[in-house]
Amino acid sequence: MTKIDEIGQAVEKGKKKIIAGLVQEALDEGCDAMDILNTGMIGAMDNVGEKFKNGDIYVPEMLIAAKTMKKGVDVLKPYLSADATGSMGKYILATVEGDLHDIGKNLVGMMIESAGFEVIDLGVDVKNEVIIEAIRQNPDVKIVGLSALLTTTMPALGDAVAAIKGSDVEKSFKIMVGGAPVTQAFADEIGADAFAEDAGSAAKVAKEIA
Ligand code: B1M
Repeated sequence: MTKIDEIGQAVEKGKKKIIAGLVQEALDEGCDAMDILNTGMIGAMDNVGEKFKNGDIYVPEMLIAAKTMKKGVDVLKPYLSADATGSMGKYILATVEGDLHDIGKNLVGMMIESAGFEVIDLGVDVKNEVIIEAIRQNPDVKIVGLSALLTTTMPALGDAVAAIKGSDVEKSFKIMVGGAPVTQAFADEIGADAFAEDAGSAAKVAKEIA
């Protein structure tokens, strides 16, 4: 078994105590940080999601796997975030109201930060008024990024875009949306300015539209 397989298994089984050591060992052995993230950890979370869907595991196991992944990502962070200068401007980031998933959002935040943006992370389950107030407090914001992981919170994504666009804040920023169930077609339908499939493309798209 490769070190990356071991990392994947540790995430899947929620081995919180050993994950940091395993990730550090993999880095020391020369494994690529993106490979550890994509193949090892995100692959493992997909397996966790599949097992949950099939009724083989329940919410607590899913939560422990998520906590394990976060500990692993903490070790990877310095290897993934290169240019935290903030020189590209401000990027407000939030998971929409009703949605508690934040691993993907946090990865997007890390990659956006590496692309040179100053990330203002409002967290999860964020009400539209809070997002609008953050924009009001940061009138020079370049991009507002909204994440949703559930098909049931996709409407909240649409509501958030509509609320922001219908508000009285100065519209000198772009709105980017993403999350596993979100597609370019959905982003177009709700009037978002941009869509990104994953954290890497979020950083690329952000640089293009800022
Ligand atoms: Co949740 N959950 N969950 N869960 N959970 C999913 C999403 C699910 C697909 C599992 C499944 O059934 N197969 C399913 C949704 C099904 C659907 O919507 N049709 C599901 C469900 C049903 C639920 C609950 C309803 C379960 C319940 O209570 N009965 C509940 C809802 C809670 C709520 O939000 N109100 C729930 C709860 C949870 C936990 C709290 C236990 C935990 C989250 C912990 C946390 O985030 N701190 C959890 C987890 C861990 C998952 C899975 C297993 C993993 C999610 C994850 O972190 N993936 C997930 C299954 C899966 O994804 N395969 C599942 C790794 C992450 C890196 O990927 O978030 O997709 P992702 O982010 C990617 C891209 O989507 C993109 O870039 C990221 C990095 O490349 N991206 C953006 C994300 N945001 C972006 C924003 C952008 C651009 C790109 O621009 C701004």
